[in-house]
Amino acid sequence: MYPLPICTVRAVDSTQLIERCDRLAALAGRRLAFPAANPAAEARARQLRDHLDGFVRPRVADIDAPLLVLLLGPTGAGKSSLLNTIAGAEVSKAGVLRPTTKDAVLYASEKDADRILAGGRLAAIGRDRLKLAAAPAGADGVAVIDAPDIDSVERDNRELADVLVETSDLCVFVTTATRYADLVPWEVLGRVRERGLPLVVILNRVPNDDEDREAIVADATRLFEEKPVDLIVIDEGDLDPRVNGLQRDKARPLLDRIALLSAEADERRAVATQALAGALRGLTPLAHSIADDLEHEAIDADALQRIAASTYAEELASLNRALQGGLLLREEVLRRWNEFVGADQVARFISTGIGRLRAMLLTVFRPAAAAPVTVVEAEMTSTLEALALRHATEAARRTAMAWSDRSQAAELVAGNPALWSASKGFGPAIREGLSAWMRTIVDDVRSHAGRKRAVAQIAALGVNAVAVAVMLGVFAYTAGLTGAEVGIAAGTAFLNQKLLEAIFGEGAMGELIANARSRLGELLTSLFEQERARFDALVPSPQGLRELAADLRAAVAGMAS
Ligand SMILES: Nc1nc2c(ncn2[C@@H]2O[C@H](COP(=O)(O)OP(=O)(O)OP(=O)(O)O)[C@@H](O)[C@H]2O)c(=O)[nH]1
Ligand SMILES: [Mg+2]
Repeated sequence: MYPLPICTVRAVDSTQLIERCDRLAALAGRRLAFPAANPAAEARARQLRDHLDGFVRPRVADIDAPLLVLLLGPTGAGKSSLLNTIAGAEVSKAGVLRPTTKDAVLYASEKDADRILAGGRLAAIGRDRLKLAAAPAGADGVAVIDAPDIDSVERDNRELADVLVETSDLCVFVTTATRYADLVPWEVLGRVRERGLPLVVILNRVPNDDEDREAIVADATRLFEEKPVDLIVIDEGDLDPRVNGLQRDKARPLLDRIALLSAEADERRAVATQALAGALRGLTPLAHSIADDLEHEAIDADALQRIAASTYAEELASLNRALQGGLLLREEVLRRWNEFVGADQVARFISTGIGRLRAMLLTVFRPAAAAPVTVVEAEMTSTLEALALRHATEAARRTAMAWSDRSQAAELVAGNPALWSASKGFGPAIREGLSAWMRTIVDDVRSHAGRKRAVAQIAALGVNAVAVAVMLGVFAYTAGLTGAEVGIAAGTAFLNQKLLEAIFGEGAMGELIANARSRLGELLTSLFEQERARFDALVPSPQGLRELAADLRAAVAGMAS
């Protein structure tokens, strides 16, 4: 085995580096607060956090802390057997059942174990998933971790191994003659390389036959070749039953290396420095990948919010069109209103001119009945409420339908049945909004009553009745209205308009109606916006995602790569 190259990190300003790592760790935490679009994106974010917390920050803070050597590899490759060999005793159960090792085993002297645990490097691992195996004091400086496998059906094992990859200084990858080209271990090795972790490969259980042995070693060397690695070959049957481990002689190059590291602080520092340099190099591409993830998620979030926005806008526009279509009152209610305003007389006086109508309102007008203000108002409110509810429900249904066609949103919609219709609060909110709206019309009429021209007429009819007339005008007032429209609704609208004209004059009437109409428009717009906000709230803010991506890129800008 070649000695590991001694490489020094460019003189780094450690205070600056610590600050930068703190900033990155905070950003990784912010990223993890957003739901990731897919498991790979989630894993990248966790990697960054675990890597910073478990390795970079503690290593920068203390380059002389004990080295962590990680035994990693597929199940049954002989990791635990190798640890027993290193320890010279059976400290980790090695066995025939797959997988055997369920929890990580930390083999370290008492002093080192205390220092490692106090330093927080293994904080991401639940204390219940970490077993301690005591090494003699002579082994100070180097701690070895036997990891659970990376490829069995036990998902938890893989997660634990992944966290350990982020925290170690040196990786001893244990594989076998039959497993060295397997896909999953290969992917894990990819991360080990990305992260710049010094690597030693143990090829175990190699056939004794010289020809086979040579062919396998050549093939494995070719596969690992992209980056030179230290390769240690151990034959099938090279076992040491006394410790339930591999034969000591065969593992000698690794044992010697560990002994040297344990004896020489400079050697340890060289490995730690190399691991740190690799780690810092790996931070930049990792941070950029996470920023890419965030930007993709922002595009998805934008698309979802756009679907909701355009659907709600369409339904609101179609509601507004329906409201302009004429009086939406039942015939019997229209009749009561006509009866009150004395439709017959009004109609008669219209033909003789608006001036006569004005005079008539003062002299002839004797209401035949009490103003049916409450009835008309209640009818108008319930009709409007039903109509608005229908469109709000349609907007919700259409948005939910469109979202469920998109993989990342389908789950959100599926888990939220209330999204398929208008919210529970919509009915009460619109009732309350409409009654406040009516009050503003009454206030408007009252302030007009203060003007000379309209005062007498308003007094004759009553403020509330005139306000109801204005409200009716909102739904049926058009500049081109003539008496020719058929039906009682059109007829009522026509009379109503003439009545208002007689009271206020054309200009003031138009202004009153336009104000009331625009306030109604604002009310409906804001209620629809609140409804749509239920959808918007389910996706992260695209702007927030983009800002975080930019912050991440800025945090690694100019960093060694
Ligand atoms: N016959 C034979 N058995 C071996 C050889 N090398 C390892 N084994 C056995 O293979 C089994 C696997 O060893 P372990 O050390 O438990 O493997 P591991 O990598 O720790 O596996 P997990 O803990 O499941 O991830 C043990 O029973 C070893 O005794 C060998 O060269 N020959
Ligand atoms: Mg094991």
